[in-house]
Amino acid sequence: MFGGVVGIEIAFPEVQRDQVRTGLEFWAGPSTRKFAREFGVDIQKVRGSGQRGRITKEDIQQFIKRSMLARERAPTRSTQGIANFDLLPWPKVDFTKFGEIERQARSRIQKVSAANLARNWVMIPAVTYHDDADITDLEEFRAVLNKENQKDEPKITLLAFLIKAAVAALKQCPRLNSSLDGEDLILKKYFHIGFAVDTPGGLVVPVIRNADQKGIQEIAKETASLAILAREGKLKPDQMQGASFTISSLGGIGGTYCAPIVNAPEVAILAVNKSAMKPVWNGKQFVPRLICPLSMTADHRVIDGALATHFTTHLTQLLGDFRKVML
Ligand code: CAO
Repeated sequence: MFGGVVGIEIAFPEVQRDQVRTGLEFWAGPSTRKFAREFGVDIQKVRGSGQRGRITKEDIQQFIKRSMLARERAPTRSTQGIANFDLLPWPKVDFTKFGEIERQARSRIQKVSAANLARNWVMIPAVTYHDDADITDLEEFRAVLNKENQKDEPKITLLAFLIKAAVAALKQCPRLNSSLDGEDLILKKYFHIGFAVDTPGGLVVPVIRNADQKGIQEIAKETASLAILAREGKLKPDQMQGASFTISSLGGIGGTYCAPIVNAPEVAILAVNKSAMKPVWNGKQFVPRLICPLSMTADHRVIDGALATHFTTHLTQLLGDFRKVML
């Protein structure tokens, strides 16, 4: 029954442990006060049912029960202001009945991103489009660049090329670099690209500002230093703000395709999974090519299927022949 104690504490953060008044109107014995303190209950809010208004342990238990019920019935943060979905309550299961468990507290970042993801999932009619980019030549070029690189220079990553190619594709398809504002669309003339970083504390998204004005080397350097700051939990708020498009690069981990959730108020997000050598028909024969899977999720209120497919097609062409980024 008291599995939701944390919830009670959140409901009454103002509880001050030693502030219990002991006049007749709030009279409670020491063990009852201790009981209230243990569950984070502000005893001044409890109505006593005992003699001359004395507060009993049962009063505290009833108070906790009522508070928990009120919290369950109240609209959650993810549905407030969106719609009354009239959903079933979240299933409450005593997992210990089925086996050994371990309860873990979620990090602040995990809780914040969960709330944002839930809102974006519910509010955005999202469609994911998949495509394959032939990055054989690009990876050969990157290998040459890294070989020529000075030892103290940061590695030129595929992510830097992805950011640069995404900017070029966004310039071709400006609606993907926009945000909804009421009935209007805000088309952004800047290209600030967020990239997801997996950190021990959870997912964070630092931003490369004005990526259109930066070279590959500069972007590689900046993503590397922002990723380090992210993993050390040292990113400043302004280093995570203002993105107009986001890239989630999962290729270093694996996967074939995925369906990323749009990072509102942006309207599109690109996920990139692990490239692999595949046989590709060149009109005469099958040739081995390095194929990189792309998944782009778009807000269908802003981007229809034709535009989304133009974007992914253009992006795969750019990654297939990176010289086209300069056009
Ligand atoms: N295909 C094949 N290999 C790839 C690849 C791809 N698409 N992308 C990267 N790699 C390889 C790289 O070549 C590198 O190998 P080498 O060390 O042999 O060169 C290795 O994977 C690691 O890559 P990297 O150090 O260049 O890092 P990255 O640019 O791939 O990624 C970062 C940087 C910060 C994006 C990444 O570390 C990260 O955190 N990714 C997770 C993002 C995430 O969690 N997204 C989910 C969001 S929604 O829940």
